[in-house]
Amino acid sequence: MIQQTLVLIKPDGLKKSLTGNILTRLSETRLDIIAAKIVKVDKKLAEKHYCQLKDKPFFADLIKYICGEFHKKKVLAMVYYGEEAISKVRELAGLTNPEEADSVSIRGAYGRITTSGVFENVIHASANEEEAEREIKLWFEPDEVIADIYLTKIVKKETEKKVWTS
Ligand code: 3AN
Repeated sequence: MIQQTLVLIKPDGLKKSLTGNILTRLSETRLDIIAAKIVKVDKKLAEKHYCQLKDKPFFADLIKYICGEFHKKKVLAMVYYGEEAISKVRELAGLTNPEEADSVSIRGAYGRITTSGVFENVIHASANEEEAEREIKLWFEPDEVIADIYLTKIVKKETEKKVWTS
């Protein structure tokens, strides 16, 4: 089945200059990148992204982590597209707990648990199709994705917008 999945290289991955290595590993999947951008994650985006975990004891640290408070304040957000994209990327990413992840997986190779218990697991990958759709729509506008993956509509808006000066 053709699918799309949200992939984030998290602040620890960027701080540790792992972007190239991770992209190389992801290229093994032969999937297509159909969207990519660097994002300075604010609390609102972080809390929406991880809304299912809001009652977990590690939630506050998780929000700080994804906002870059422990590393760099940026995330590389991408959408990968192709045959069985979700399971292919999840398998390469490895288990959530980096200490339990297969050592050849991205999280197994590069992740760690800090002494204060934060899982620094370098990468996010959508868990299933429903989550992928929710997450991609949260992180990207339709015009930022070069394939027509979900239905869109045109709305007229008279809002202010920042543009480049000439
Ligand atoms: P995954 O990212 O593998 O889909 P989720 O959605 O259960 O796993 O968890 C989201 C994120 O929350 C993880 N990537 C990790 O950063 C953090 N996390 C999950 N479980 C724990 C835990 N027991 N302790 C600390 N952080 C956790």
